[in-house]
Amino acid sequence: MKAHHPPSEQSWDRIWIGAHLLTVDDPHGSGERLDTVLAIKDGRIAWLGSREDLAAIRWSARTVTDAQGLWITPGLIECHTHLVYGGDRSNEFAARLRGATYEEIARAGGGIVSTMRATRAASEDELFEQSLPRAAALAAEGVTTLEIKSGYGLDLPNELKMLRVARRIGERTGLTVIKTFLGAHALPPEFAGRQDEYVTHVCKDMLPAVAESKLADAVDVFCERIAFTEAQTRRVFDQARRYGLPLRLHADQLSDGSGGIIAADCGALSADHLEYASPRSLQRMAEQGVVAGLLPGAFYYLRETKYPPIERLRELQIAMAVSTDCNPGTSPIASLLAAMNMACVIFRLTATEALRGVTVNAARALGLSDRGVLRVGARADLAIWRLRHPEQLCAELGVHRPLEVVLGA
Ligand code: DI6
Ligand code: FE
Repeated sequence: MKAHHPPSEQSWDRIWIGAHLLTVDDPHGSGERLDTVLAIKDGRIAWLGSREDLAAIRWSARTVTDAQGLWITPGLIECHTHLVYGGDRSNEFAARLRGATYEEIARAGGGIVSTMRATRAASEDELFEQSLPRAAALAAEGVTTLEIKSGYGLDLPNELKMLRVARRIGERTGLTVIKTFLGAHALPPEFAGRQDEYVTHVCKDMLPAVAESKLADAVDVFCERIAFTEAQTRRVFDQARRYGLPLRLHADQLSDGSGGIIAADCGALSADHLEYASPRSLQRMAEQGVVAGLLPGAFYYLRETKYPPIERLRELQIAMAVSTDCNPGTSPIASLLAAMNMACVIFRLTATEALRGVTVNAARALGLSDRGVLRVGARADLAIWRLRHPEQLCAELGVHRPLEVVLGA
C-alpha cells in the first residue's frame, strides 16, 4: 500500500476571500467570477479558485482579507501618453474654441513645437516635477502600467532628458513605465524646410544613441500630413527594427495616410487613432494582428466628427485598446476612467470592450504578455474596487477610485 502523503501546504503572501474578479481572461466576455478567492505570492498571482476549492487544500497567508463585495480587476494599463512635457497650451484651447483648427495652429508654429520650446527650457528636475502629478493622477485611478512617449525634445539631449524623466516617474511611483522614443513627432524649427534631413538625423544619430542608452522600450512616429510622410515613417521604422525596438504608430488621425498598412507591413504592435483609416488599412491590421489604439480624448478635444471605424474593427476582430493620449494639446486628460467613459459614450464601445481596452488589449499594444488579466502566473498588478459591477467604471464619471492598488513584480 502506498504511504499517505498529506497535501503540501501552500504559503501565500496575501489572500482575498469572497471577492468578485474581473479576470478579462476570456476572449469574448469580461471573465467575471463571483464570490471567489485570489492569492498572490512574490508579486505574482499564485492561486485562483472557489471557496470550496480553497477548503480542500492546506494553505496559509501572511495577510488574509475578507473581500466580500469587493471587485478585483487587473491593474489598469495606460498604453499611449505624452505626459512628460513642459508648460501648457491653454492658449490654444482658447484659440480652438474661437474656431482655429489644430492643423492651423500647428502650421503657424504652435502645437507640438510650442511644447517643444517649454520642454527644452525646463531642467530635468523641473520637467519631472511638472509631469509627476499627471502620472500620479493616473496611478490614483488604478493604473499600474504606463506608457510615456518622448517627442517634445526633438533633439538628442532633450529627447534623452524626457526619457530619463519617464524612467524617474517609474522609479518614484513604482508603476511599470514603458518608454517610447517619438523623435519623429514634429519638425523642429532648426530643420525648417529640411524634413528629410531631420528624418536622417533621427535615424542615423538619435536612434542609435537612444538604443545605446537603453532608455527606450519602443519607437513611435506621427505619420500625418502635418508631421511625417509614409516614406519617412518607413525609414524610421526600418532603422528602429535594426535595433530590435518594437514599433507603434500614430496612424490616420487627421487624414488617411495609409497608417494601418504601414503599421502592419512593419510589424508594429499598435496603430493608434485611426479616425481616417481606410478599409485596406484595417484589413492589413487584421491580417497582422496589429492592435487598434482608440483615443477618444483627442477626438473630443478636437471636436472631430469622423469616427474611427469601430464596427469594422469588431467585424475584423481587431483588438481595441483604449487610452488617454494624455498630452498638452489634443488631449489634456490624465484620467483613464474618463477615456473609458468617452470610448463608450462617443465611440459606442460596450463597457466590456472598454474594460478589455485598458487591460488585456492595452497589454497587447505594449507587447506585454504577463499582465492585463487575472490568471495564475500573471503579475499581481491589481486594482480593488467597491462596486456593484465593473460596468460602473465606464458608466459613472468622476466617482470611482480603487480602494487599494497592488503592484506586482
Ligand atoms: N498625436 C496626438 O494626438 C498628439 N501627438 C500626436 O502625434 C498630440 C501632441 C500635441 O499636440 O502636443
Ligand atoms: Fe498621441
